[in-house]
Amino acid sequence: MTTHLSAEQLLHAYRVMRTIRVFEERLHIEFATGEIPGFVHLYAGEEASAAGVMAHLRDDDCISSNHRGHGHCIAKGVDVHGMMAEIYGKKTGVCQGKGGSMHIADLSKGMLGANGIVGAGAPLVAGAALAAKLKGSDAVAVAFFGDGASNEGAVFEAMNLAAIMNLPCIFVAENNGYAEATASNWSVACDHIADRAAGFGMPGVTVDGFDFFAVHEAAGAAVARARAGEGPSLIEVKLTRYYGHFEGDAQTYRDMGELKEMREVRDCLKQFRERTIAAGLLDASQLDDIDGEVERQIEDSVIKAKSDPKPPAADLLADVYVSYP
Ligand SMILES: Cc1ncc(C[n+]2csc(CCOP(=O)(O)OP(=O)(O)O)c2C)c(N)n1
Ligand SMILES: [Mg+2]
Repeated sequence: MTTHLSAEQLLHAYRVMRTIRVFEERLHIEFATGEIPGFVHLYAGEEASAAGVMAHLRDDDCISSNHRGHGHCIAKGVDVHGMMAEIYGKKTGVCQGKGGSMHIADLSKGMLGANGIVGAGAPLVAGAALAAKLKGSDAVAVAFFGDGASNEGAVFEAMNLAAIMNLPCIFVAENNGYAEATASNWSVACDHIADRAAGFGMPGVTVDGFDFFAVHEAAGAAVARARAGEGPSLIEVKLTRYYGHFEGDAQTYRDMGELKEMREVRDCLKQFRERTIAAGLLDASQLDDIDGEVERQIEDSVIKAKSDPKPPAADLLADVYVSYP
């Protein structure tokens, strides 16, 4: 395997993917205790998508996410303890505990927000891209959404607007095969979500979302194109989610044998590890060190989030659009 990425960049990508994996696996355990309010949708299995795209982005590049947003937040650089505290509904959370899992946002990192409304992030990103263009900056904006969202009118409208206004947008359709229990090979009318790009006159590619390097390469081309003022692109990333649609989903609609094969053979972290070591790019000990550091970081963030204070009642009317007297 050859890559133009430096050892430092490779280690960063691995740390991002490992952090997402451990964060999500820990939440899977903690959610079952009943201490976490609201819903949680885990991103485990999809890490190479967030890491591969975000490797090309700066803090002034904006992203929008969906209900399965933890991985996008971590890869965009949102503070891990602030996220954990947010999910636990604590005052120390990145949104002071008022957003929870589905509304994590950090504008200082260009993270416009996770979003509980399927497809609603794409128009936000068209707006952010228009703002960047009007300011004369070379910043780009990226919308992450699922196969289910790819059937939503709001996504088509955002893609059309991005195309006619030649906006620096990248639309990343994370096709994990299902929208809740509905299979994408039933609900998506064309063979590949990427084929829809042609209808908007923009390039579209389908990539293997288990392969960090494939995502990284496709995202690099799309981001360079957008920064150069050449307009929007669509990337379909084919991957799978390791857990249910939400925590508590029994997944009776899924072939669990297929999932086992994906985890054991195609897993993005395993592949990354095996390929970088075999190519002599990284040592196993460097990756092991990251594994240990990440385990400790997530353990600390859970302990701290649990003991952090809840927002006081006096905070209830702060940070809302309208404070009724
Ligand atoms: C506009 C809207 N319609 C329906 C829902 C209910 N809903 C929440 S998640 C989801 C499935 C989304 O599937 P997909 O876009 O493929 O994302 P994934 O969960 O697979 O990551 C649905 C239908 C919603 N939240 N918003
Ligand atoms: Mg899906």
